[in-house]
This record gives sequence, structure tokens and C-alpha cells, in this order.
Amino acid sequence: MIAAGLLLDELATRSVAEVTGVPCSFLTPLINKVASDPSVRYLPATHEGEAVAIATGAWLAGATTCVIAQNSGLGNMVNPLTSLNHPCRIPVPLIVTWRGEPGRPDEPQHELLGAVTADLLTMVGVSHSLLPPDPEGLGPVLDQGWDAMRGRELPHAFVVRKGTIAPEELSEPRPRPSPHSRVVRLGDPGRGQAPCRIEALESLLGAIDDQTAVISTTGKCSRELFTLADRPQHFYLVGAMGSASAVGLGVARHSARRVVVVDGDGAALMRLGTLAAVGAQPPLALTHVLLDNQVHDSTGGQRSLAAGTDFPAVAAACGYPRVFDCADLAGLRDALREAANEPGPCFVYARIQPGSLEPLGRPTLHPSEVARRFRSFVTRSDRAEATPRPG
Ligand SMILES: Cc1ncc(C[n+]2csc(CCOP(=O)(O)OP(=O)(O)O)c2C)c(N)n1
Repeated sequence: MIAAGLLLDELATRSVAEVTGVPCSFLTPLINKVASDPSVRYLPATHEGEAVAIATGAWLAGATTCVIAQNSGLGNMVNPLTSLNHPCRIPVPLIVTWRGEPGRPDEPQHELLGAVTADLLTMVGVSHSLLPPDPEGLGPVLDQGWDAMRGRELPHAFVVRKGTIAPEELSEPRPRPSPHSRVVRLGDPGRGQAPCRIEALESLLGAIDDQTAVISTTGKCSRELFTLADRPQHFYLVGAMGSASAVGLGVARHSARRVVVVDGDGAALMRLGTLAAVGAQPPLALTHVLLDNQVHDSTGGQRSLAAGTDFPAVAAACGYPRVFDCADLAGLRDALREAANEPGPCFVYARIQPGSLEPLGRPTLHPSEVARRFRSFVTRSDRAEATPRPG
């Protein structure tokens, strides 16, 4: 068996600054150690795919975050692994348990995934190796995994069999209760028609400075942002619908730059749990803008489930300390400027009209180039305060 502390030390020597994920009983000792030890940062995620997106954001900020997950959570990871990490060539270390390992008794719900864990990882482009049970073997296996990540620029999974990590007690610090926030309404609700997305994006570009990192959601939002202005401070999330705020969380955790995430209603609903993950992390220099046109505009305008969802109320209930509900473009601009001076995270909600520019461009750079250009921007020390936040 290996001690959880040794594994964490070995990860720390490979620049792992943080661990994020969803627990599995095979990893209880590791999670107990991380969650109890204030010297190691632990970021609970609501979903294994969210954890991959957070770790991807950390990479975009020049940091390394390790994802921990049960192998049944691989299903939840497939989308970001295939449509974010693969096109962007972004490596993240994964520690994945092997429930349902063939030949070992386990619960029926783990049988099928246990049989295909290695194949599934290979199919989604993730190289993998078994974490050894002996301390002597640990360093070389981690080194090989890190070599694979460097060489392939893709995630590598360390697969953990039952009983690999020695037991560890949990003494997790209690989270500070977050004060309930009030929704601040800005703008004039009697002003008539809501703006369209391109007008909202123009206002957004006018309200944020050139030091701010912008992450835009999947579909026409990213295409419109690219069409308006293509700059190193933009990261277009061309795939992984719903992961924009998790990527933003990962960037904001490891950078002093203000991060603005531009989300859609369909995308936000797809990963609604991420509002809880972001809301739980104040102070965080992140502004989460939700442009709600009530439809999946990018795929033809089909109704989303936004009509019955009170997004500002959800964000406030999830712990965002500042929530703005903007009735018009002036309100949106005011909210963005106010949010930039808040410790955050802030939620900025604006109703917009469906519809888009015609014809509409698409990012012409490959996602891997956009990712590297954005990483250079985020890690550039062209402002005194651009240093990692303390734990
Ligand atoms: C996992 C996944 N499912 C479906 C799609 C197809 N898709 C791309 S954009 C989009 C609509 C997004 O809706 P919303 O977030 O409301 O933004 P809007 O298009 O209205 O700007 C959909 C369904 C996808 N890219 N990924």
C-alpha cells in the first residue's frame, strides 16, 4: 500500500497545485487526506466532467490540477475529454479508480464499466497506467505518465485498484456559511425590446479592459465574439457545451486576472451544478455572464428550458455573493463595470433576443492554437498583480 501523503507529495513535486473531483470509496484515503490537509487545495466538483473542465482551466492559467474520479464517472468525462481536451491538446492528470475489475467481486453496477475501463480510456485518447501498490514503484509510474502527457499533449489516467492507498481519517474543515446575496436590478425594464446577442457582446467588449480573460460558450456566442474581435484574451469553447464556467473557475483559481465567462441559457442548464461549484469559491475574480435568449439559438432556435428557470435566484441560492439582473444594455454595462471591482464571483444576467449575425464567421485558428495563445495571455506577467492567488 502507498500512503496518501506520499502520493500527494509526489504529485506536488510534479507541480500539482490542487486536486478536484468527485469521491470514490477506493480513493477515500486520498480524498480524506486532501480534504483534511489545509496545505493541499481540494476543490469539490459536482460532476467528473466539470472536474476535467476545471483542471483544463487550470492548465490554461499555467497550473496543474489533478482530477480524481471513480471509473463510473468516466461517462461524465467523455464530453470534455473528447471535445475540449482533444481538440485543444490540453493534458491533465487523472486518478481513476477501477471498480468492477474483472476477477474481483464488486457491485453489479460496476461490472460492465470495470471490464471496459482501459478500452474506454484508450478510445477517448487518454493514455493510462496502473498506480503501483508499492512506494518504490510510484515515482517511475508517475514519471511515465507525465512523459506521456508532455509527448501527447493529452490527459493521462493513473488507474487505482482496490486497496492501493493506505487508510486515512477525514477531518475536513467546515465550510464558512455564505451570506445570502440579494439580486440587484439594473437598467430600465420599461425600455422595450431586449437587445440581441451581438449588441450584448459589443457592450461587453466595451465594458471590460484588455487585461481581462474572456471565455465564451459553445455555438454562435463564440462565433459572434470571434467575428467582433479576435484577441489573445479570448478562449472560444467550441465544444464541451456547458463547461465554460468550469473552465473559467479553473482559470480564475490560478490567475490574478479578472475572468469573464459568457454563457448561454441552454449551456448553463446543461451543467447547472457548476453554479454551485463557482458560488462556493469566494473570493474569486470571475464574472459569469448569462445571455438568456430562452432557446438553443445555435442549433436552430429550439426552446430551451429557460422559461421556467429563475437564473438570478439560482445563482444567489448557489452562493454567488453578487448577482445582477440587467434589463437593458446600459444595465449590462453598469453590471460588468461594478462586477470588475467586486471580489466575486459575480453573476450577470441579461435577457436577449434570439437571432444572430448573417453571415457569421467561425474561429479560424485551430482550438489548440487558441488554447496556447490564451495561456500565454493569462500567464503573461504584464501587470504587477498577475500572480497566482494564495491558497
Ligand atoms: C454536448 C452537446 N450537446 C449538443 C451540442 C449542440 N449545440 C451546440 S450549441 C447548442 C445550443 C446552445 O444553447 P445556448 O447555450 O442557449 O446558446 P445559444 O445557442 O442560444 O446562444 C447546442 C445544442 C453540443 N455542442 N454539445
